[in-house]
This record gives sequence, structure tokens and C-alpha cells, in this order.
Amino acid sequence: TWAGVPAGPPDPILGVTEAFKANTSPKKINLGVGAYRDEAGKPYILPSVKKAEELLAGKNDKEYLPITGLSDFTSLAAKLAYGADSALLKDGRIAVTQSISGTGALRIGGAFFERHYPGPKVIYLPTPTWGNHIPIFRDSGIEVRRYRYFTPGEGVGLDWKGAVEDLKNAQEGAIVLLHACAHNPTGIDPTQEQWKELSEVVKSKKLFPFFDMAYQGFASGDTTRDAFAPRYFVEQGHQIALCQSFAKNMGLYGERVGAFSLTTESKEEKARVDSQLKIIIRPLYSNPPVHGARIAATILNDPKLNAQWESEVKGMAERIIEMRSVLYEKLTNELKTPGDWSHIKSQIGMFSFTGLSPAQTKALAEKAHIYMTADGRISMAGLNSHNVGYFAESVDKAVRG
Ligand code: PLP
Ligand code: TYF
Repeated sequence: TWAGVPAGPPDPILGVTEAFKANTSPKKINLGVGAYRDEAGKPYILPSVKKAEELLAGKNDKEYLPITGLSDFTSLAAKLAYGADSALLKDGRIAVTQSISGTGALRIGGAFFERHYPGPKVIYLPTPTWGNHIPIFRDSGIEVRRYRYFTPGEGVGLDWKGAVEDLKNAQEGAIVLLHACAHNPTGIDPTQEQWKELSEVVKSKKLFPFFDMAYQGFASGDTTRDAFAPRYFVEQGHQIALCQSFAKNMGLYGERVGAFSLTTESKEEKARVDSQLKIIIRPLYSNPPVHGARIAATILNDPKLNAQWESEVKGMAERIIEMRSVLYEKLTNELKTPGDWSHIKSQIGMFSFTGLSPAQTKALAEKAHIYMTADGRISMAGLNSHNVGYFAESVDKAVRG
């Protein structure tokens, strides 16, 4: 039956972990997948998450959740994203559903736009973007187009002129995907001034802003500051779509905790949108998993636990920032590695887009047992005080050829 099924390529990011696992060297380092590691290189369960699990232990049955998930969780997730003082939230104008983490949120969003968006079913994604964005929207039946975002080579940075130009030339009324903060893979975000200009461009072309916020808190260490862009767009009168993930900021990766929301014109419109979200979700997976949503809701609902969580997010962000500065110092001042490495310090979030070439990344894997994605992206969280020296020396060798 399946004789005609061709073998497909592995996921460009998760495939790196496979290669890493197969390597038996004690020196090996996995900088592929964006998953936080502590100073000992180990996965990190946030103490606030442990505490929430203790509070929950034995207290709940395993009944199904409603189709759109745990309502305590979805309202608290919306509050975290839009702000406690959000007028839309107070007016009951935000339609929100729990989702299977950020990926599921994007996919529900794709399906909703494919079915109900009155404008062109075309989405503009930044180049580069998180690899999964492309198949998510393509599989949803939305045409994928691109806008420039990044300038490679010397002076690596945001291609602001290119981005604005491409969006000004975009098809009127199309959808535009915006990484709310900590752009993956480049680690480069627009400034607040640039977000303001972007809001004007989006308005002038009647584009629909579709935010992917997978790293709230991870960019600056402050969840409010990291939510600047979607909140500003809402303030400016845009209707937005928003995907949230609690994989990174609560370390709930495998629990699959996320939310998808749409702002609406009225309570009545929200109710209609809610009903259609349910119609999309029911034949996909019926209802979402319960445990992770309970953890997130417990944390967000308890002021003390919430404050503890915020400080733990900050702690993760700060450890990454510290690693950026150590790596920069080693390459620039200790090893005098050829090239300008200042972008390692200026980039934000989980990743650094190193500028290493595919040949150099290949050499690092083969000669130094160091794994990263082929585009030269490294997960900064995979570095710690024990391995950063070895990493810097290996990069130095790879660069010098
Ligand atoms: N969007 C971006 C930009 C990401 O980097 C990720 C990965 O964490 C996701 C969405 C969704 O991830 P998850 O489905 O694990 O929440
Ligand atoms: O970019 C990353 O590494 C994270 C994790 O299919 C991830 O976003 C990677 C690939 C994937 C799902 C999550």
C-alpha cells in the first residue's frame, strides 16, 4: 500500500537532536533545539512549576476539558498577553482558546483564517523565520509569501528598509506574521519606534497582524515589556491574532500549553468567533490536555507564585545574557577570532544567529561534536560556564579553517 510513499527529510531543528544523541563523545554540545538548560546543562523544571504541581497533586479528576480548554487558564493567559488593564479584556471582546502549545495555536489560527478571513488568504512571513511557520500555514491552505527581515554578512542585523519596503508592496488586505519578541532564529527585534512605524505600514496596507509570541519574558526578562508590540497594535486600533506558548517561559515544553486569541469588535462578535473556533477544534483533537493548563493557571492566578515565576523567567533570560557576554569576550578579546562578534551580545532571546557558514557548522559537528542548525543558529541556553570555553575555541578553529 505504501510502496509509493517517499522518505521525507528530518525536521531541520529536531533532526539536530537525533545527530547529537548518536554522538558518543563526552565533549558533545547540543545547541540545536531551543530548549532551556541550566548551568549544569540539564533541563530545568521551574521551582514555581514544581510548587504548582505540589498544590495540584491529587486534587483533580481526569475528566475532559471543554473544547476551548480550561477557562481559568485561557482568561489568565489573555491577561498575561494583553495586560491586566486591557480594555478589550474588560469588555469581553477577546476570543481565546487553549491550544496544543504555540504550534497548535498557529495551526488553529491558520485553519480559522482559511475558513473565515474575508481578505486574501495570503500570509507574509519574515525571511528567515521559524522553519515550522511555512508548513503550518501551507497545510492550513494559506498561501505563503515572504518579506525581508535580516541582512546577513558584515553588520548582521535587521533589514528594516527591506521589511518596510516589502510590506508596503504587499498585497492589500493580506495577513502578516510578526514575531512578538525574541525573533527566532535571528534574535533581532524591531525597536519600539520601529514597531510604531510598522503599525502605520500595516494600517496603510490594511494588512492583518498575526502575532506569534512564543517567548514572552524570554527577551527582556520582563513579561510586560516583551508584550509591547501586540499591546501597542491593539491600542492603535488593529484587530490582531495572537499565538501564545508556555513552552519556554514556564519550561512546560512537553505539556503542550498554549493559547490562540482573536480580538473582536463586540461581545456578540466574540461569541460567534468562539463558536467557530470550537467547530474547527472539535474534529482536530476534540479538547486539549489538562495537566499543563492547570499548572499555568495555578501560577498565573496566585500573586505570590506569579511573582516567583516572573523572577524565574528573568533568571533564565539573565543566564542567557551572561553567556552572550562571556562568549563575546572569549571570541573578541581572548582568542581574537577574525570577524565582528558584537551581534552575539546585541541579539536577544533564546538564540544567536552566529553568521557561521554551513561548512563551518558542519566542521563543528564533525570535528568538535558541537551541533547547531545549518543556518548557524545556536541556542544560547545550551552554553554554560563549563562548555563555553570549549565552544569558543572550536568556533575559533572553524573560522580560521
Ligand atoms: N513559534 C516560534 C517562533 C517558536 O520558536 C516556537 C518554538 O518554540 C513555537 C512557535 C512553538 O513551539 P511550541 O509548539 O513548542 O510551543
Ligand atoms: O526553534 C526551536 O528550536 C524551538 C523548538 O518542530 C522547536 O522553537 C523546534 C522545532 C520544532 C518544534 C519546536
